[in-house]
Amino acid sequence: MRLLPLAPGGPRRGSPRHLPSCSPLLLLLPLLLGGCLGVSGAAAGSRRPNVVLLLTDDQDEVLGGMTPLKKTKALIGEMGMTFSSAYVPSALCCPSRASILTGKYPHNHHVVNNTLEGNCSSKSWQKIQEPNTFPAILRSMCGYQTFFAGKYLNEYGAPDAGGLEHVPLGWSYWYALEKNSKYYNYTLSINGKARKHGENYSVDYLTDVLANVSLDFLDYKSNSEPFFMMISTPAPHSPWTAAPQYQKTFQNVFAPRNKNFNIHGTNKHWLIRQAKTPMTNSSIQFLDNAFRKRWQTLLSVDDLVEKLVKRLEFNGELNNTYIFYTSDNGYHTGQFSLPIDKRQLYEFDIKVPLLVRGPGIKPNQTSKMLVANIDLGPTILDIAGYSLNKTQMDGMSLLPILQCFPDCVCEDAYNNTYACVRTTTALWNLQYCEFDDQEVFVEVYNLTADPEQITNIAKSIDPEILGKMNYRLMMLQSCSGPTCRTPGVFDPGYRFDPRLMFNNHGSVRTRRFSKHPL
Ligand SMILES: [Ca+2]
Repeated sequence: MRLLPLAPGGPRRGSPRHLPSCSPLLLLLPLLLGGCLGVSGAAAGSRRPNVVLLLTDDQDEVLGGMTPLKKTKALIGEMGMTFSSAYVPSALCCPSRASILTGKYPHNHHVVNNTLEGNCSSKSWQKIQEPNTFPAILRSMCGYQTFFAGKYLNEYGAPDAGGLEHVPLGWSYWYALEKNSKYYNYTLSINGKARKHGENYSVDYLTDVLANVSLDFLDYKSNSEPFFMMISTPAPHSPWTAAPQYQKTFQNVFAPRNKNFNIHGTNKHWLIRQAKTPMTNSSIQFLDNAFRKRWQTLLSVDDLVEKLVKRLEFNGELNNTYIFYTSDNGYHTGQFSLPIDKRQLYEFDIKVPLLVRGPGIKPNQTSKMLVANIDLGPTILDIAGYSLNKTQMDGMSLLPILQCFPDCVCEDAYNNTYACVRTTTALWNLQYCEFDDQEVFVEVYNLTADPEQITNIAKSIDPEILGKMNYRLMMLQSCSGPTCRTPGVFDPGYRFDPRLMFNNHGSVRTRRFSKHPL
């Protein structure tokens, strides 16, 4: 006899997240991951997939942040999966971006704010974290060409941290913005060399510049290696400078007057309680204007996405390319009488858009699964075939969720966490499983008579046996070390003795039950 707890996606780190169990990939992945398999020895035409990560700055999900991006929704969301519960562990630029790059929670990457002293692009960050970011692994271990364009970390380029000459480990092509988001009059580090831009729309508008250098990369990169692109736009971050052709749009759009708009936050932290309620008319006018301009700047992002997808298609790369679209944090405009900003613990600040398309992802899917930006790195490494066990990342791969096919029915991921006990003897091969959901659904199979697991015998099996298996499952779920090796799940003559939990009963197990693990 052997007890085998099966819990493919139990709660993690106090979070209610669960992995669905519907994909065969979930079980196969540990066998496939042993490094970047298939890269060095891949035959022509069987190259690892390419990956594009589009990252916006301060784009909310809750207050309609995706509304202006009609082309992006059509080209990415409707062609793949939209995550409706995607969060960031820190609703602030630098800690959030550090989480994306490292796959770690802030308490593990130690970037606590947007300053050098807070570890944002500091020497310590460069030494300890940058060599272990997922792009660095893609480059050094998986043979990917890696391309970065746009805002990196808020203190990037600071003289005290190597200036613009510093190019983080792992990037083959580096087009990074000095410091924080701007639309005009900024400096880029182009592979370590500074280039200043002015305020001529046709050559300087940053979102368009990022689009152009991205298209150039797609046209001139090597075709013998897979590629990873990270395109990090200034939009819709302040100062919300829209392209000239979009500065008259959304004139009738105002910040949403939702239930927490312009109300006083009671029983909340003092930072929230200090807000003046009601807000002044000038504050409301200001935040409405900010809301409108934010949407205007996103129209250029929508154009960027369209150009990128069309170029991938034209170059014959689209079918072998994953495209992720997300933001580093949300935003608020008037909620709890806070005029504009992010960094609070409320949904409007911590929830972000997350859209993904790519090989094996069916179109028009929505997942309610609770995911976080620390999962992006692990997912992309998984795509590249790199074993997550070799990293120190906190996140998990979403690839099994994304590729739940041929007929994915696991949108409600909360319904897919279960625990089982298994009994095998000469006469019995029983599997007993309970789902950790509102139904507390039970499935029992007699695999001796029904190896294909067609008939659930939970309602027909002897209630005494059912009770024993239920009890053993409970004991198993709280076991540790030796107590996990206690004999006996089902035996007609077996009576559970708690003392068995604390003594060595190996001889009993050897005599009465098979030791063969399942
Ligand atoms: Ca941000």
